[in-house]
Amino acid sequence: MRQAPKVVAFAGGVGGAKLAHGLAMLLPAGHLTVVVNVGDDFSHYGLHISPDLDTVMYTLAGIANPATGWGLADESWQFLAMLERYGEAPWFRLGDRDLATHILRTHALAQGETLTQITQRFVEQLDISHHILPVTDDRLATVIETVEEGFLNFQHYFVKYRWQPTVIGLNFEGSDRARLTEAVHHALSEADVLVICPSNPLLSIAPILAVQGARQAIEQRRVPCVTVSPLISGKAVKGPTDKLMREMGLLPTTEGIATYYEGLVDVLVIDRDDHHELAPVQARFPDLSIVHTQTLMRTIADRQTLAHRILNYVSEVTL
Ligand code: FO1
Repeated sequence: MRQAPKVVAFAGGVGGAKLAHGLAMLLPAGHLTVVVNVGDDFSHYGLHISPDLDTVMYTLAGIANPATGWGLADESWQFLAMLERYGEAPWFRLGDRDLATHILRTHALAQGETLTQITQRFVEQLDISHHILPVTDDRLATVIETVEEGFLNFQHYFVKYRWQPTVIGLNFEGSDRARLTEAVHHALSEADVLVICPSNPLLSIAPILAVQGARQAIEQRRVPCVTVSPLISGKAVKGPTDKLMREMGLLPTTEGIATYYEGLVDVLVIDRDDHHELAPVQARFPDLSIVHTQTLMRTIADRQTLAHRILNYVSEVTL
């Protein structure tokens, strides 16, 4: 049996974490590296919170809250209840067990550890047999410019205002100086396949691509790069993807996704329901391979099936 491929997956948010989980279940230990967005990170009650790193970590450890995708399963909310007793109105729900992650991360960073180092410690303690890496250890913050509320940090836009404000601009503050970590460079140098997970292209993948060296690394790839569309029949599976694409002047269609990732991907995986969208995409992007399969991941088995479809397709293509 041929040596299993080494895969580098780019992810942020719940959708990305699901495909990363599918890949993690299929690949031998150490063959998957998930490079995670940190633009959603923010300071809350003095705690450094890294939601996308935590969502990927908890999901690969099998302890994520299955209903929301973020936070931990079997959670309790005594901390929030006491905040309310003190008159707080907590809009960002921090569970009692989840708090351990934020407190330990904040303490480690204050002691001079990097985000990469504390994440590595968590991954080992959670018995995750793959690599989970922040895309950068430098400062990077997604700031959303909206009509109704002006400039919002990511969590205010996404959670407090439930992504309803009209978006007129996206800024990834710090991206002009933020560098890929050594660990990410090393993973890319060893990769046989790159996967851009079905995360929100504008909110989760764009901040990763904005880090110095990231886009170039994918553009100059010598291995196939596969992406899975986050849209099905023009709608986001979860979250603001289609609304945001329209607000930012992009078509929320397969063609819109292919256009956004032009030059970065060799294979675009779309849902069977979007079969009718093939012709215009193939006309405009003749070098792009299109694979259609079920992309909706409702169950753990769906995650594995989609991951298997991707790895099989690539192994046939690169024979
Ligand atoms: N998303 C919400 O919609 N509401 C919340 O109260 C919330 C709390 C939360 C706590 C920890 C954490 O790691 C993630 C949390 N998220 C919450 C998700 C978070 O907003 C992520 O940024 C999104 O999943 C998009 O990446």
